[in-house]
Amino acid sequence: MIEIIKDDITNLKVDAIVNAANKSLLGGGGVDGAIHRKAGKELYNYCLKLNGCSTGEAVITPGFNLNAKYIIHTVAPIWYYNEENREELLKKCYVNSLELALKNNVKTIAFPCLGMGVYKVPTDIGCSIAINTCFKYKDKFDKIYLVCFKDLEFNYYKEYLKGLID
Ligand code: AR6
Repeated sequence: MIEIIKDDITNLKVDAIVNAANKSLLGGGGVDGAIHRKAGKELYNYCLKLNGCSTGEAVITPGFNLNAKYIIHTVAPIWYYNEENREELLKKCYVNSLELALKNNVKTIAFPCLGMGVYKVPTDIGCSIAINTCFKYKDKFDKIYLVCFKDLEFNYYKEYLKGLID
């Protein structure tokens, strides 16, 4: 089941939250910064040992001080650098995160709007890729939350979800 919510993803009590990370996995701004701040220094130290993550791939860490048990870190395409295969790469972020979640018995998972901030994925494209990809996995999880920070994303998601159900 998919649910669209407006919230700060760092507050959610779910099995796993997904982080819109960069390739270093060592933190940054946006949702990544918020997750690192709240999870604590142990997350940074753990990530130091992981040797980064490629665009479209996903890695899992404990949630440390978060309410979530795990953090799944994935790296969205930078929209104006990855012009050739950017839509495919963004889809891979969702697929690889969901597959990694399944391997770790995750039943509830929450995604931020991957790439739709600093990496400049257009909101309409980002939301349609997110929802179409998550829709294929909806029966494998108790809940997939698509978490919005802005009304713009929230409204796009609601519209796309309605289109899928109608
Ligand atoms: N909870 C939920 N969503 C949030 C939160 C939050 N606490 N904070 C921001 N968002 P971005 P990207 C939304 O820029 O585009 C970082 O510096 C935000 O409104 O966080 O994938 C990384 O280190 C937007 O809709 O991620 C990378 O360098 C969405 O999260 C780079 O930014 C994603 O925006 C990744 O850029």
